[in-house]
Amino acid sequence: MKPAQIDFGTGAQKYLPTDAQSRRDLPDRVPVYVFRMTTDPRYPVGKFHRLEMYTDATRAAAIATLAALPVALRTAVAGLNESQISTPYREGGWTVRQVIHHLADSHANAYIRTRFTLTADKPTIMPYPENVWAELADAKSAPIEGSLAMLDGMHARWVILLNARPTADFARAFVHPEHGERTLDWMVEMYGWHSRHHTAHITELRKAKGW
Ligand code: NI
Repeated sequence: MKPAQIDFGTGAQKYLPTDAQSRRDLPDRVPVYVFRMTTDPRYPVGKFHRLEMYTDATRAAAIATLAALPVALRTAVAGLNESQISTPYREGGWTVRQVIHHLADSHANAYIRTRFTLTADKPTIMPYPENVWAELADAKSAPIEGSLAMLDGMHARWVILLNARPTADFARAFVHPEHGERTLDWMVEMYGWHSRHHTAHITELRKAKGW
């Protein structure tokens, strides 16, 4: 089944209903998308909601979102000057630069965790302190192109890898030392949301500033 069209980076989130009643009303394996906006600047596409079940359609949509991120992010920052890139996306929040470097750091971890999950038996992954990493010298001041290029390369390979795996592999698990066991399906869904989440920080900032 083809994934539903992705409305990416506009501040709108399309997602499968997660509450039991609305899911019971769904025909089997037919994605029904609901339009949702929030006014909390921290969560422009809403908070991450874990799906109660994964289907070929939800998986394909999440992988398509990962495939779309590099171009969506380059589009989101196109034409911004250095002063705009150094502007926090909200009061007290990360700058656009930190958001982009955070995406590279975060998705580098996810890319590596995917490889361990596919090649080891329930590997325990290493968490990283994202707020501390966002304050490291390069995350604070390096040109964004380095991280945009990392995301180009990592996402291209990540998507080729995910598309090459049989459905059963998405039930493979890894262990987060604090949060417990998670599946590859969860990870793909989570980082699809994470892609939209941070891209929307930038597109919403541009809307608010009229940039
Ligand atoms: Ni994040």
